[in-house]
Amino acid sequence: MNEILIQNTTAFFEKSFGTTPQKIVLSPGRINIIGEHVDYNDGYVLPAAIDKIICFAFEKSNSKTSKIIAIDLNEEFEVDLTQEIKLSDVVWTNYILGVIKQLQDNGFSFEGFNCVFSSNIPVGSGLSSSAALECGMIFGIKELFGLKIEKVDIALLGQKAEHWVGINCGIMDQFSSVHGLENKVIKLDCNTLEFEYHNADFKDYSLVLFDSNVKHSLFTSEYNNRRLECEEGLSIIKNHFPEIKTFRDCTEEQVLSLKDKMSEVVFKRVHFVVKEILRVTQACEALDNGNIELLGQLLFDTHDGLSKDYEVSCPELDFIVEQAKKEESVIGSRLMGGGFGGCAITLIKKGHENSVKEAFTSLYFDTFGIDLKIYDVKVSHGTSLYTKN
Ligand code: GAF
Repeated sequence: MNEILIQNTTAFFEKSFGTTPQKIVLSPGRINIIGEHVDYNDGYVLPAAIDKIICFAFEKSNSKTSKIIAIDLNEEFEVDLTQEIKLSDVVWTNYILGVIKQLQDNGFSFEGFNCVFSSNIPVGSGLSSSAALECGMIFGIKELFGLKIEKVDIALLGQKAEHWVGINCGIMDQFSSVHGLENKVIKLDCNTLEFEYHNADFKDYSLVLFDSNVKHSLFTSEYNNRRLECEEGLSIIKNHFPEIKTFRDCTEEQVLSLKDKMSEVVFKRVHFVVKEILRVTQACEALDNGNIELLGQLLFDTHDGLSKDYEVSCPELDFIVEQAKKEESVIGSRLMGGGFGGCAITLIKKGHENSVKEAFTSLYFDTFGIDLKIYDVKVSHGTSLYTKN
């Protein structure tokens, strides 16, 4: 599937610029097994890069101007690198402008380039197409102009670009897009950025993504609000327990003891965060021990917390997870990513995938009148150069 995407992107580049691209870059989306909304709260996360990618074709333009073509949108724009970079009204261009701005502001020197890109990462599905775009652009510019940028700095620059666009995201998406490895999940400590790989072996179960095919407009404002609410909660916790520096140092008992010291909303947010950070460690152990049933239960627990305490779910995702709880062959399911729509990551007993998919598709359509989308994804490698075999 990705071979066709690469061929089409290359052919489009050749048609547009009359030259062969100098670099082809592949940059993946990600899944997250568990650890949601804890990356910006100094927690642990367990993401993995997937085989859904953005393919970029690049060449130097030998001028100060860069031209970027988004094949799938049938749109293009030019940017003069000698002018101050400002936000534009065209949303997708801002991720690229943001990357250029971050590279320039951090002292990286590069000239103009031509770029064509195309993607098979569904947009708005919680699979981090924006992180793939940011990291792929940075990687391509680095390769084209021989810049020395470490993997972790690609992720950090990508994250800053996203902040510039207006989402105060954590580091998980960019980090996993860059550091992904085939068949490995990444246990990332979002406080120190230390990480370790664990086998993505789900034994008798398959990972399936059910895409609710909705994206509620609350996403950006509510995402940024959650971050502020957690900051407020942490400062109250620190006032009462000065030894606590981050949420990971805090026990559930300590949070419970402060229930009447914070608003009900802030209490719910921090209660979720402290429990979710613990669940990631438990989930990682369960995965290592092959206890996939326990992992599945933890996914259900995370969804409950995301829905009731963190309040980032929506009726469509709650419905999918409720159906999952009723199905004997499904052992876990939860909304994945920022929420307010997008996918539910779900563990289904091997051999039962098709019947569950069929049942969910028709129930979902009957309830919401919306087509459920379904993705089978493979855990795959991070942002890289493509070289033909
Ligand atoms: C989005 C953000 F970009 C991530 O940083 C992370 O916070 C996630 O939502 C929720 O876990 O994907």
